[in-house]
Amino acid sequence: RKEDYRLMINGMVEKPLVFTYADLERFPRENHVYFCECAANTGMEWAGAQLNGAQFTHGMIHNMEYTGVPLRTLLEEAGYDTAGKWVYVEGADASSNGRSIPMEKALDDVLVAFKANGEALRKEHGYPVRLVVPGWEGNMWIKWIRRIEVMDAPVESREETSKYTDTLADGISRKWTWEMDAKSVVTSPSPQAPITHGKGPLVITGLAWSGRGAITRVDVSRDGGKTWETARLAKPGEKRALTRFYLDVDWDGEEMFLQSRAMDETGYVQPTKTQLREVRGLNSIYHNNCIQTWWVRPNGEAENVEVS
Ligand SMILES: Nc1nc2c(c(=O)[nH]1)N[C@H]1C(S)=C(S)[C@@H](COP(=O)(O)O)O[C@H]1N2
Ligand SMILES: [Mo]
Repeated sequence: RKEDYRLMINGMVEKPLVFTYADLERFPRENHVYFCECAANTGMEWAGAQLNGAQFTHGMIHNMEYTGVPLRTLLEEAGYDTAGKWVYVEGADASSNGRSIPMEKALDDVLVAFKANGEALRKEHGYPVRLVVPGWEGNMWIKWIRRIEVMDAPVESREETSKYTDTLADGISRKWTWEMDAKSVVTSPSPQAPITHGKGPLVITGLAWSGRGAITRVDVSRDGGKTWETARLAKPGEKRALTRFYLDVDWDGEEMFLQSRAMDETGYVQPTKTQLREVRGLNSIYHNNCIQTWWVRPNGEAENVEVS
């Protein structure tokens, strides 16, 4: 219950504090729309096409308008020590899902959020209070937060060592891969959204996002990446939020190998699976942002295939 809620902030601070929910409601708040993508999204697809539907290959993501207090505000209230370079945040569940966050990010755009889309958070999303870490992997978005500790070093918790690290071809794992790279997927047509009309006008649509900023352009290929057409963005891309794209075509009723390729404001271009494997090898699970292919047959049904 929110009446029983307590959030502690301690460690390298002038005065350790305990906030009630009512206390949090009295700090100036901000509203922002952000996506939250699990780093394991698309993780099953490293070795080859596996799951037949965008919900299964790309569904571990949400996009909401969060309302919350900047973490910076609470750190300042407690008088954080500037020698504290890390903030460790833990939840009230058995796992605690503790994660170490660099102080620079904590002071930048992280929110201690208590509303989504104007309502109280649903319990699955962390009611009453969760962390919002824009653009960074979903695992860092601690739900049911109970404690924030300012530290001089990272904790190296389970969630940032044995999990959410990427084992490279030589067996060495990269870690601190927090930012989610640009990614996109065609949602229709797709295995779960077949074409139910014949040839002629067809709306190809999908979603694109980047943890590094706004989406600036999305290209769509109907021939497995040989040729590309630039899609229309539903509205200008917003920083670290989902952007819908459309390509309105005249379908000749022939098979298509549908792909989408996102670009963000840093100039980053979503890679092919081959490009990603060249850098990361085959041992990875997390952070698979490669270009997805749907094989659309003349009868309108679509299947997950690999073109790389
Ligand atoms: N306390 C706590 N927070 C957590 C988790 C958890 O198990 N416990 N799971 C994390 C993971 S792995 C992800 S991807 C996101 C998912 O957030 P959502 O369910 O609101 O989409 O929450 C994160 N926050
Ligand atoms: Mo996750």
